[in-house]
Amino acid sequence: MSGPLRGSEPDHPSPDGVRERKVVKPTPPELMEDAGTGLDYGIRPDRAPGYITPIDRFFLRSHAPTPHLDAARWSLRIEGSGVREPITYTYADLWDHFPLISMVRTIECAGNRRVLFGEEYERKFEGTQWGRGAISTAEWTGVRLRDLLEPAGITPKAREVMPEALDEIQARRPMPLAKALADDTLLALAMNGETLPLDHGYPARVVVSGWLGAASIKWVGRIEVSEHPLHVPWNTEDYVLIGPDYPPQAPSLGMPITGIPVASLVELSWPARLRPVPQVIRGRAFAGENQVTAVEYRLDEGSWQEASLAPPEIPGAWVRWQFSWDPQPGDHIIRVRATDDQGHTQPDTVPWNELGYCYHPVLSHPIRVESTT
Ligand SMILES: Nc1nc2c(c(=O)[nH]1)N[C@H]1C(S)=C(S)[C@@H](COP(=O)(O)O)O[C@H]1N2
Ligand SMILES: [Mo]
Repeated sequence: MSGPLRGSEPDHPSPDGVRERKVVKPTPPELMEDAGTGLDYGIRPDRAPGYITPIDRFFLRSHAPTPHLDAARWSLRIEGSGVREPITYTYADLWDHFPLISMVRTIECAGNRRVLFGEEYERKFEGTQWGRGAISTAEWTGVRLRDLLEPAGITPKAREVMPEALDEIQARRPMPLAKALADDTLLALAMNGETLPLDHGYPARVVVSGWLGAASIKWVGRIEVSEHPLHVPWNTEDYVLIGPDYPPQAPSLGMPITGIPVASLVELSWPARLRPVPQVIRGRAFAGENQVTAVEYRLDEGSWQEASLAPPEIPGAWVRWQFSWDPQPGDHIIRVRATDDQGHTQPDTVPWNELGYCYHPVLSHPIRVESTT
């Protein structure tokens, strides 16, 4: 198990026989929602302070235990049929030889809201049992992928770029060359002004703006540039939409997911309990590569009304919204629907897909308002 890049392995049993945690950062229930795998923890929608998600509560989704990599011995190899001169960078090269870029971007897992998808269709999907917490926003600092690829000499026929991880599963997921060369595709070295935490990909992770979280490979050690389409588990059998509404794109079993569709989140627990006093209801909306332009809300069977959006409004990142409400005691439903700059509005329902991805319809948020007695 201990290759040259690995330090201590925290997932080995400790001397007293207790199996240690698979992730490093503390994940107390006051900060995070445990999705039950020991690897996956969501944000608590009712505990979202500020616009940026602090590292101590940024959602965590890993398929294998957090590897403990030593940056001093780590390197990044760029190779494949799509480059003329394979090249290797050290950790210091990344910090010292390239312009550092900072950008605020939201990452959302394609499986977010899977449990709610299952409730609508009265079935249980396999995969991580996510409620609404598999989404977070950080300020990422690092080097543009483009700046790292260009010195290797991208060939005229290059068409795909695939970051590959040093974790146990060698996670990898290709993207088209154009997405890899975009201004806001980054190899991140820092998060919210701090060195990238171990669990979030130290020493380096990709951030693919607006795409499903699985594209933002953590613990990157190699980037393949290819003149041919690349087929790996994460674009043939996982992270693809499989079902009658999604024609398979062989050899993929369905449609590989790219951009994340528009959706919204109410910053209340589910179901929520409120007091019968005037108050502000808050939330966030995210539209992947698109920008959220409007958020509407509907109380019980009332009409749709405009919520107000709060700055900042950053492309590729969520936007906060709010409205005022003076609720009467009893049971209520809050519905919220966001619209993006491409004219997509959250639908009332979305077709079923086998793995329960991209569930983004208008949700009926159950609210109980206490009586004042
Ligand atoms: N190497 C590696 N990268 C990975 C994963 C993983 O399991 N291994 N999970 C992916 C998935 S599915 C998501 S949603 C995001 C989650 O990023 P986070 O844990 O920093 O929130 O990382 C992606 N990158
Ligand atoms: Mo994910």
